[in-house]
Amino acid sequence: MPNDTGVVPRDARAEVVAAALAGLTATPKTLPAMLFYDDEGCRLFYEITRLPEYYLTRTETDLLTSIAADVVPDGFDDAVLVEFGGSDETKARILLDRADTPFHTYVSIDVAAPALGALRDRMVASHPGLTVVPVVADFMQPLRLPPLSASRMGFFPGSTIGNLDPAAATAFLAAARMSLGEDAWFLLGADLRKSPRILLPAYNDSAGVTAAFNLNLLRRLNREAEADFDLAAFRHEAVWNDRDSRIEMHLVSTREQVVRLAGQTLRFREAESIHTENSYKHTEARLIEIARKAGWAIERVWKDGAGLFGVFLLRGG
Ligand code: AVI
Repeated sequence: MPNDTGVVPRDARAEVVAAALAGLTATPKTLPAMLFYDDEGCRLFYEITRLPEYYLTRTETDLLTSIAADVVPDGFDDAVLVEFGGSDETKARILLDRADTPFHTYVSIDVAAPALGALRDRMVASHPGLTVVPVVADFMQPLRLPPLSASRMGFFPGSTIGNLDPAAATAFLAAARMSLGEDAWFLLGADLRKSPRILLPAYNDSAGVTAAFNLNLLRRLNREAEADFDLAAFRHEAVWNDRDSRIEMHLVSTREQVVRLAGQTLRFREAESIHTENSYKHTEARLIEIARKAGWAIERVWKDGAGLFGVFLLRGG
């Protein structure tokens, strides 16, 4: 992760090099989607969320706004909201801004310490009465959270669950249940399976922002992994994999070529792809099955009028 000076620390670079080499020497070639999110990647992702084709963010925001009063269970007060991967608090604000919000504490968990520090400053400024607790950690692992009051609600919006394969999604939800402790609740936002006619433009927009987001991965490797990718020799591709119910993003080599990365030689055939991201689009039933497998009970599910997106209220035992 870049720090405040924009300089990437040596050990963070070593992690980027190791992750890139592992993926690019595998068959087929892959790169982990977590590498998208350097400063420029975060900026481009924010732009994606504003695109007309990328219905996810506005649909979830509208849905959360319309159900904000209903997501709080009866008798749920003196409560803590725990956001997993929350260096952007926009959606949490929908729950925290209500006049009758039960939440007096907001815990935000993310690996990016600078982003969490900035979030804390923003939240303290706008919500003087709220206790804001940033936790720098990998939320995919069970965590030891600071002592929390009786009512706890985990929050995982944005359909980030879709970037995990079903086994990893189950493992994440099970780890979150352990971290939150007994009798916790969990609010999950997830994009739903639908026609590729709607899905494909969302991942291949007409302004080319998603293409720039995907190609930025190679720019990052040129900067942080001593690579010499020619960005003009790769093109963005988004495909619908119906069998696995997911959008896949790829970077496709437009010619046979050789790339150097951290002293290693990588060979690409013409049309060979680097698989950079999966975005699973499960049905409501499949998401319920995943949550149940992770030990959660399903309390309630809300969908927008067109059935594009779902918000799932889960209850731990
Ligand atoms: C962060 N995540 C939920 C986004 C998604 O829709 O899978 C990432 C993204 N990739 C391309 N566009 C957006």
